[in-house]
Amino acid sequence: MKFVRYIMKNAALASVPKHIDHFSKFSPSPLSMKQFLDFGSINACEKTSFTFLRQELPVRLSNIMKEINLLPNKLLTTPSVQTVQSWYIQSLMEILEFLDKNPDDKVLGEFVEALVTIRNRHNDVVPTMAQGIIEYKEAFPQDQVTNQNIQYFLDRLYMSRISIRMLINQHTLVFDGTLNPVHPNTIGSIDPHCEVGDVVRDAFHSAKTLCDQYYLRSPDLVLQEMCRTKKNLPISIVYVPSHLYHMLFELFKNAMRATIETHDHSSTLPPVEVMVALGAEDLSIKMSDKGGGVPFRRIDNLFSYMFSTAPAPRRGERARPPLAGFGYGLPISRLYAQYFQGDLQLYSMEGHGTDAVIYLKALSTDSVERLPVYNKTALKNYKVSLEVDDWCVPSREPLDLSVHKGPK
Ligand code: P4A
Repeated sequence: MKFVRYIMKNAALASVPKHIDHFSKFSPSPLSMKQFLDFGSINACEKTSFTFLRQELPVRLSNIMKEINLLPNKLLTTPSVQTVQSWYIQSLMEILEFLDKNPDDKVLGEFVEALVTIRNRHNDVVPTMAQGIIEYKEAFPQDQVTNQNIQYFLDRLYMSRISIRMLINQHTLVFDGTLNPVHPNTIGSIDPHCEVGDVVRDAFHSAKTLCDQYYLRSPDLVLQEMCRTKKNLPISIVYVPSHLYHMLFELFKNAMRATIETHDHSSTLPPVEVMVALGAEDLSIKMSDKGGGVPFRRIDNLFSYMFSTAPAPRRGERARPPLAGFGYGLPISRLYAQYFQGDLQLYSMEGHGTDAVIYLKALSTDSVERLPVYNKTALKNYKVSLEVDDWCVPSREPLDLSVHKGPK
C-alpha cells in the first residue's frame, strides 16, 4: 500500500513540469476592484469563483514557477530556494486535484480547506528567500549575482504572491459563510469606503507604541486632508485597508527613527506631517519628516533586497532595533502600492528630511491588479549578464590634463 502511494506520488510529481508548461502559456487575468467586489457581493456565486480560481491559480503559480526555474543555478540549488520551490510544486498539485471535480457542496468545502492549507504553507516565503540569498552570499562572496537580477526576480515573485494571497483571501473570507464581526461592511479584505485618515491614525499609533518602547519618546502626528469637492467629508476609497496600513506603518517607523536620531540632543521633536489629497485620478498620501534625510545616492539601497538582506544577529549579539527599516519593509510596501496601479516614492533632502509619497488610484475602475507575466521579455531579462557599462566611470585620480590618455 505504501509502495503504491509512493509510485502515485511520483507519477503526480513527474507530470508537474508538463502542467507548468501548459498553464504558463496563459497570461494571468488581472482583476479590477469592481470584479473583486462583484465576486463578493450578495448574488456572488461560490461555484463561479471556484471555477475561476481552479484555472487562475495554476496560471499564476505556473507563470512565476517558470521564472524560479530561470534563477542562476547557484541560487536555485540553495536549500532555502529549493524549499520555496517545493511549496509551489505541492500547492500546484493540490489545486490541480480539483480540475475534474463537480462543484457540489462537499467539493466546495474541500476547496476552501485546500486554499487555507496553501496560504499557510506559503506564510514564510519572504524570510526563506532572504535566507537563500544569505546562503548564496556566503557560498559565493566573490561572484555575486547582480543586485539588479535579484531585485527583478524578487519584485515579481512577491508581487505574484501578493496577488495569489489576495485571490485566496477573497474566496475564503467571502465563502466561509460568516460575516466579519469586526468589519461588517468589508467585502473579503476590501473596504468599499476605506477612510484613509483612519488608517493613517491607526498606523501612526502602532508605530508610536513601538517608538515609545524603544526610544522612550516619539514625534507627534499632524494630519491634513485635501479634497476638491465634498468639503468636510473624510476622504475614502475602495481599497484593502490591511495593505494601506502595512505601507503607512513602515513609513511611520522610518520617519520616527530618522526624526529621533537626528534630534538626539533636543528636548522637542518636529512632528511627522501627513497630507492626504484626493483628485480626480489620484489619491496621494505624503508623509514628511525632518529627520535629516538620506543622500540621493543611497535612496535606491533603501528599496534593495540584496542590500537589506543581512544575516540574523548571532546569539549574544544585540538584535537590531525593532523600529524601522531593516528587512524588506520598503520594497514590499512599494509592491503593495503598485499592486493596484499605484506607487510609493521617496523624495529626500539630505540635511533636512524625507517626503514619502504613496500614490493610489482614486477610482475603483482604475484599480486593476498589476501582475507579472512570463514571456519572451521576462526571459530576456534573466539572460542579461555582466556587460560593460556605456557610461564612463568617474576617476578618483586627480585630473592631470598634461598627460594625453591613449586609446581605450
Ligand atoms: N534619514 N531619513 C530616513 C532615514 C534617515 C528616512 C532612514 C537616516 C534610513 C534608513 C532606515 C530608516 C530611516 C525617512 C523616511 C523614510 C525612509 C528613510 O521613509 O526619514 O531604515 C533602514
